Amino acid sequence: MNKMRIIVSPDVKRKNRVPPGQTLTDDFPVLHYGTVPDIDITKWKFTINGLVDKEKVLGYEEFKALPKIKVHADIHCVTGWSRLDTYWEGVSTRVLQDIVGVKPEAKFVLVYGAKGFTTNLSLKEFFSDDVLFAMKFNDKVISLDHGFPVRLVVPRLYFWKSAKWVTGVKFLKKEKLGFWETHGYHAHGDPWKEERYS
Ligand SMILES: Nc1nc2c(c(=O)[nH]1)N[C@H]1C(S)=C(S)[C@@H](COP(=O)(O)O)O[C@H]1N2
Ligand SMILES: [Mo]
Repeated sequence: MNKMRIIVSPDVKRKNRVPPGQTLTDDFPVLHYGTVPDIDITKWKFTINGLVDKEKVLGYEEFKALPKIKVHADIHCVTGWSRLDTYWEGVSTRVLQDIVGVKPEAKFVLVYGAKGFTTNLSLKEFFSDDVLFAMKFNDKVISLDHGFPVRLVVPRLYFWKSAKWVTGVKFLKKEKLGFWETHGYHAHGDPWKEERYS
């Protein structure tokens, strides 16, 4: 039977779940820089490298076979909309630790999306128990618009950190800013502190 672990993001348990300056919506707007990539699932690869004991490249079937979790989260876009009660299913970031062995010097990650997209996170944020590489949204395979086949979901930070069309992760000693973070967005992005722009 299905013994998938369900994790409730701590922000879901707050009394007031709407961060300052945000407005609730039931929609799911599609936002990204550039155009939606073409995905050839037979050629798709997920690369884990940088400060690791053993680099690893996984194909779609291999990635799909990894153990899964389900996360109940609220999402907050820096442009001002929030959507409560979203459900994501996929691979916990913690599974990567088991696959490659992250070296103790590693303190940051850069997550890569299609077409050169990147976003930065500290290791602490990346390995929070509610962070996952999602393959399903609300029980359905994620649509191409929203990041098929794999998108990162970081429930406790603004949604730009949740990279769509993820192609891999690099573990780093020093923080390296990602795409939106080098284009004026905050390096960290906590919605409760309104860390919107830098
Ligand atoms: N690859 C990629 N992922 C991305 C972005 C992007 O430009 N490229 N934009 C981010 C931003 S700014 C937001 S708000 C969310 C939007 O996700 P959605 O289209 O599923 O709502 O994706 C994030 N992930
Ligand atoms: Mo955004």
